Amino acid sequence: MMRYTRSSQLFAEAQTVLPGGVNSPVRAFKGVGGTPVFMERAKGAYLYDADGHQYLDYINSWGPMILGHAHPEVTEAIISQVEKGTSFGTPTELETEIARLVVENVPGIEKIRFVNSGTEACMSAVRLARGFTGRDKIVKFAGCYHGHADVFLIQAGSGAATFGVPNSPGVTQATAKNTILADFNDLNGVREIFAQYGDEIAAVILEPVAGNMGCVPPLDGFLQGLRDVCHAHGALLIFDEVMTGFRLAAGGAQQLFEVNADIVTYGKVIGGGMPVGAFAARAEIMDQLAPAGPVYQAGTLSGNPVAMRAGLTTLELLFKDVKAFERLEENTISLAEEISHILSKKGIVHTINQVGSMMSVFFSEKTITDFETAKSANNPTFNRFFHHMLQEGVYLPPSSFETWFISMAVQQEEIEKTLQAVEKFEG
Ligand code: HOZ
Repeated sequence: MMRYTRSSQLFAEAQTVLPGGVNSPVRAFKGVGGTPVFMERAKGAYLYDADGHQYLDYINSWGPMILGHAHPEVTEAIISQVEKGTSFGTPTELETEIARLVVENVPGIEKIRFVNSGTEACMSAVRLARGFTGRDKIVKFAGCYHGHADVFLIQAGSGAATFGVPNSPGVTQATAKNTILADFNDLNGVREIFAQYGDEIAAVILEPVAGNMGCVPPLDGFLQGLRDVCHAHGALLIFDEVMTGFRLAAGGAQQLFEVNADIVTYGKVIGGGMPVGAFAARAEIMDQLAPAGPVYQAGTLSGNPVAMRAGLTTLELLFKDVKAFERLEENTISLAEEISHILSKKGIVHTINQVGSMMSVFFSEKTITDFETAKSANNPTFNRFFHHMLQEGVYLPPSSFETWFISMAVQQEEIEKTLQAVEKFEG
């Protein structure tokens, strides 16, 4: 306990004025137990806490810090923008610049709207889909998390799963009745839903690689099958690429799996560490949005110049490094394979899912393909592993329903450090 003296004090103080001591539930370590570690600063692959410890970071702010923390060029871009003013509430040229960069690099999208978070992006995407189709119902998958808008808090993953509130109080029956639940990777289940409600469904929304029930890849043909069934019934397919966008490839999961969605949502990497979300689609759909069309959506700080500058610089750096995504994937594969090798040697039952620079270690003998199987790995071994790695200076997501995000700052030295820590794990 002495190790976290300052963090413990800060957490006690925080709880007097912040509900649960945090501003986002999963940070409170409720799922794994213990005291959340309060961070003071970060640089490259490392975080530094209030008690002076260093941690190798595999959360990377839950995805955004793909270049590593405090990247010099991103920092410089933010500072130079701050000097020009932090918010104008008017259009700026920067917004067009980043929009153009995204549209040029992502398949199938022609226009984009910037918002302030992934939650906002996904809830706006659903409103747009409903406005465009004139239908009310959406299909979502158990264990997928699309932010905390009412429409999504039905069997939601991420923090909602950790705290046992996948269906949150406060979401009305009236809202819940328009969200139809399906199982991730169960295409036949979705076909049955469409057979019953086909002409009432506005959209199917999913994380093309689920990241909020741990990392769960789509089975072969699942994404294409969803696209086909949506189109056969006049519904839109929404890819929530808040995690996968600009992480798995320049064109995200759409590019990696060669399946185009009708609407794509973004967050995390697109803001380079500042609060940014976005949603994008072909012009015919996006032009339904106010002021071009009747579907209302707005935001005082949307397209904020400092946030746009951070996002633009991050995307430019990623896109100009033609091997960036390849290197990220190679490092993550080697990390996953080596960890698996060590755990197997120790006889510790596990499954590792990995796609690009996203991965999760599940302490389960099952193949993890959906929320049910992911739940089988939410167990004391995960909690022991988390705390063991923390003691060893490796910061993992404090929940089995989350994904590790590997940054470009992780090199061979960091991988070695991680493996040495795993070697000491007793199970
Ligand atoms: N999985 C969550 C975001 N996609 C983690 C962040 C949070 O809830 O604070």
